[in-house]
Amino acid sequence: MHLSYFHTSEAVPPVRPVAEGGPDAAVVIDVLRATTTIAWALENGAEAIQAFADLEALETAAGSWPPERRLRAGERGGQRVEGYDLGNSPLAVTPELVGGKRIFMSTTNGTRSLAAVRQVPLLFTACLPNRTAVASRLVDLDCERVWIVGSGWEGAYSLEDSLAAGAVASAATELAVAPHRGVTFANDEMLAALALWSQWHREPETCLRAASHGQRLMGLGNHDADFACCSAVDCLNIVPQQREPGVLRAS
Ligand code: 3SL
Repeated sequence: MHLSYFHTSEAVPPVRPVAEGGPDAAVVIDVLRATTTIAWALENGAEAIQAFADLEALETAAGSWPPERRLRAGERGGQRVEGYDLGNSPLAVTPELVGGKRIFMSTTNGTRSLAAVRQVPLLFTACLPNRTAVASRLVDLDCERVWIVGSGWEGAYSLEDSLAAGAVASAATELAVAPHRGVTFANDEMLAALALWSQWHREPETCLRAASHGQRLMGLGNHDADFACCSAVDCLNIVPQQREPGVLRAS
C-alpha cells in the first residue's frame, strides 16, 4: 500500500482514473470536528450523512427529503449556522436525535475535502476514534494507492489532521504485515505526519488543544467535551464509506 498525505482540499491533485495511476482509495480527515461527528452520527444510528461543500446545494437536497427523516447540520467559523438543527459537535449527534435520520451536512473545511475526492472509487472518513478500523479496512481491501486528505482551515495546514493522518498510517503499517504487501510512504507530508503521531500519540488531546483550530474553538467557548471525544483513540469500529456521490453510510 502506497500512502500519500495532502494537508487540505486545495492541495489535492486532480483525481485520475485508477488505470492511469490515480488512487483506488481516499481517506478524508477532519479531526476537529467534521469526521469525528460523522463517525459518531453513524455509530448512533443515522441513516446516512449527505455532505455538501456549500449551503445552497444542501438546502435544495434537504428540501426534497421528508422533514421527519432529515436533520440539517451546518457549521461556519466553528459555529452552528443559524436556523440549522445541528452545528458540528460529535456530542450533539445522540441516538435519540439522529436515529434513522439522514443528516444533510456542510462544514467550513471537512465537507470541502470530501467533495475534492468524491470520484475516488473507495472513499472513507477517519478520525482518531476510528483510525485503526479505517486502517484495517484499507489493509483488508488490499488498497494500493491511498490518498489521505486533511481538511486544514481555509487552505492552511492543520496540526490535528496531520496527527490523525499519521495515526492511520501507523496502524496500517502495523496491520499490513505478511501475507499483506506492506506500506510505503509516497510524500514528505506523509512522513511528517508519522513523525507527528510518534511525538504526540500518548497525549493526543494536548496536541488538539495546542493546534490553531483548537485555540479557535476554545476562544468560542467551553469545548472540553468535544476535545475529549475527538481525541479518544480507537474507541469506534465504524467505517464511514461513500456509497453514492456525497452520501456516507456506516460500513
Ligand atoms: O472545518 C470544519 O469543517 C469543521 O470541522 C470546523 S469545526 O470544528 O466545526 O469548527
